[in-house]
Amino acid sequence: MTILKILTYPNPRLYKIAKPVDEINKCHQDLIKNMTHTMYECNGIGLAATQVDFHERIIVIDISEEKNNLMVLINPDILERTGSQEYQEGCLSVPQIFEKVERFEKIKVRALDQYGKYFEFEADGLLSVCIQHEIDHLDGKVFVDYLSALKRNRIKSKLIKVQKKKLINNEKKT
Ligand code: GNR
Ligand code: NI
Repeated sequence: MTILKILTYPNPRLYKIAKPVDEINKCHQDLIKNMTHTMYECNGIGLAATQVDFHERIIVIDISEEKNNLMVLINPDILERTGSQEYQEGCLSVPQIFEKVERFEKIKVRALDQYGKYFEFEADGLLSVCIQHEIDHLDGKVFVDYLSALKRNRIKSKLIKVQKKKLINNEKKT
C-alpha cells in the first residue's frame, strides 16, 4: 500500500472536473485501496480522487471514531437535498484552515460501490457535510470557494508561503 501525495490549494489541478468511471478495473481497485490508506494515515474523514490527482469520480469516506466504517462512492449523485446546516470544515488539501460553510442538512445519495453495484441512502449531519464536500472536489471545487474573496485570498497567500518554505527546506536537505 502507498500513501498518496495530496495536492494542496491553490494547485490548479484541484480545479479539474472528474470524469465518471465507466468500468471499475484493477487500477481503480488499487486506487481505492491506496486512497483509503491515505485517508486513514492523514486522519481525514473523506478523500476524493481529485485530491490525489486522479480525475475520475471516486470518493472514500469514514466518519466513524473507530475507523471501521468505510464507504466507497463511485459516480455519486445527490438525488434530493433539503434544509441547511453550518459546519466548521477542514480539508486535507487546505491544511490547518478551518472555516464555517453552509451546506444542505439532509441529502439522498445514489452511487456505485467498489463492486459496481448501485446503492441509495439518506445522510444528514456530518456524513451529509462530508459527502457534499467530497462531491465538490470531483466538480473542481474546494470549500474555500464558498468564503469571501478577502478570506480566500488570505488563505491562498498563507498556503503559498508555507509551500515555498517547505521547498526551500527540502533544497537545504539535499
Ligand atoms: O478530514 C476532513 N474533515 C472534514 C471536516 C469537516 C468537513 C469536511 C471534512 S472532509 C476532510 C477531508 C478532506 O479534505 N476531504 O476532501
Ligand atoms: Ni477536502
